[in-house]
Amino acid sequence: MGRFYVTTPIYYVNAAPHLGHAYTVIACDVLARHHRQRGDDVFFLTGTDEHGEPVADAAKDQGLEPKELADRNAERFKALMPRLEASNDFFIRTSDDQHKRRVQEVLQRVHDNGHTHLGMYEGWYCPRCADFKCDTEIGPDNTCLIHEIPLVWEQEENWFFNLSTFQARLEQLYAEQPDFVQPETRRNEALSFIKSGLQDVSLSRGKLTWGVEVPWDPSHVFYVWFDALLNYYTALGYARDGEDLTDRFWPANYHVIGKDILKFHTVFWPAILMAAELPLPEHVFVHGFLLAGGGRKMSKSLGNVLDPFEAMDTYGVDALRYYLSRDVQFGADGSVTLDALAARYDAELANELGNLASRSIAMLRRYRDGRVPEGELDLADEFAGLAEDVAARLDGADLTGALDAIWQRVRRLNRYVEAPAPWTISKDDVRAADLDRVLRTLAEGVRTLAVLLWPWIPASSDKLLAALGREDSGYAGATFGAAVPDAVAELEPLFPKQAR
Ligand code: ME8
Repeated sequence: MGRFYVTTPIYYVNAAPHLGHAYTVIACDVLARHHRQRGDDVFFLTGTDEHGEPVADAAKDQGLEPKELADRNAERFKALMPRLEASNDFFIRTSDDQHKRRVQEVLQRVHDNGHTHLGMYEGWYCPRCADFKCDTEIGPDNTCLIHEIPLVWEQEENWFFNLSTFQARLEQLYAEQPDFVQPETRRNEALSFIKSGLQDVSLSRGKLTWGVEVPWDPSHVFYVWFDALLNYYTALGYARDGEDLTDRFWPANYHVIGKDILKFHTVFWPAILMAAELPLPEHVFVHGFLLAGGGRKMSKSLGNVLDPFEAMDTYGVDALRYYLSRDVQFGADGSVTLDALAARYDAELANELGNLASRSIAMLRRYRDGRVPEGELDLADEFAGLAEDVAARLDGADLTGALDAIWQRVRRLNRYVEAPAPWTISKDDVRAADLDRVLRTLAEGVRTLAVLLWPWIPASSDKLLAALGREDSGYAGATFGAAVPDAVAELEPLFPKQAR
């Protein structure tokens, strides 16, 4: 048993949550639930990023104070979590006083350790990314490659973080910890950014007031990215009343992020932690973009967003959670549409898993009065090593591979239930022992799958486990043969056809 600390990015409150945000939350929730199954001490953090220009500008556009907009939209992100069945242990808001105090404490240490200087900043700036762009990050006519909006030429006196002095230590980190950034393509991208030569970066903004005050120069607020990144650390200090969880959970095992914020998490973040003399996270996992039809990024500013609430209203939360892990290789970009979700729902959740569960339970009730017969199990070889394989894949954040390994057994059980045709056997008393074995294998196979699938489809797995009289979803039960059900009860269809 170990401990597992996993984080999502904290989301800007300049607009409402969309599917991209839900995606990272669901991925982290799968990992958090899996580790809880294994009995690990788990902390799962998500929250909102409330300071800086993206939020201040959006508030101004709507005639609101930044805090009013933040309060309004933070509630919407908070409300998204239970809708997604996310099991986050805390929801941080960077406008929390305790967060701000701890940001000041850590960055004061960075300053006291001599890693800052006052300088003049000049450069192209994207107000949506809150990011100064280097030459390779500037699109045609000085536009932002991510948001496709014009960049602004900014010039002001800032406090700088001496990032350039960390170049060698960062290169050493990447050499010593080859899986610090995953997948490997993203690691290579980050490393080549580092090797291309690091420049010092702005640590404060003088023009902005919506942010955390710089303690040694109160006319400035911290550049929002440093305030935001520190959430992963500050939250542990006050997530539990009267308790400091820092020693228990820091450093994080996994920061899961989208590829849009790679530079901040794989370069700035480890460097600022080094400067503050704090331990570094074990892994940053960088996933791809969910793309809308036509292959463009789905984002608030491009206005082509697939609504997670609509998807959940129609197909249920488990279907959304399943679909996103299944259809988009975790780590790569992938298109997502409601039509593709519907197709997976019908073909896989309803027909393959739902039918398998319903048929197995119906046969046990019809032929054996709901009692699971004693005897031998088939298919032990087919399930051998599966629980270990899934755990190993999830240790590397391979959500899609782990789910696929499980799904191959869903299909194997379907072929099994087709092959000896239990309803034919049942007519032949001589073969009653064969039927016993088939029914027992189905009961145990379906139970094993329900435990393994629990991180992805917790509500459906819980229903299924309840019908099998084995409610424990702990990982000891992920091994085939570990907890053969005694008796089964009626099961409502897990994924009804009439969902729409
Ligand atoms: O960047 N596909 O916040 P943000 C997949 N506040 N994931 C997507 C996505 C898409 N189309 N769109 C968004 C910020 N995401 C900062 C982060 S962290 C210290 C501060 C997800 O509201 C993905 O995780 O713009 C991405 O990295 C994040 O939302 C950006 O959210």
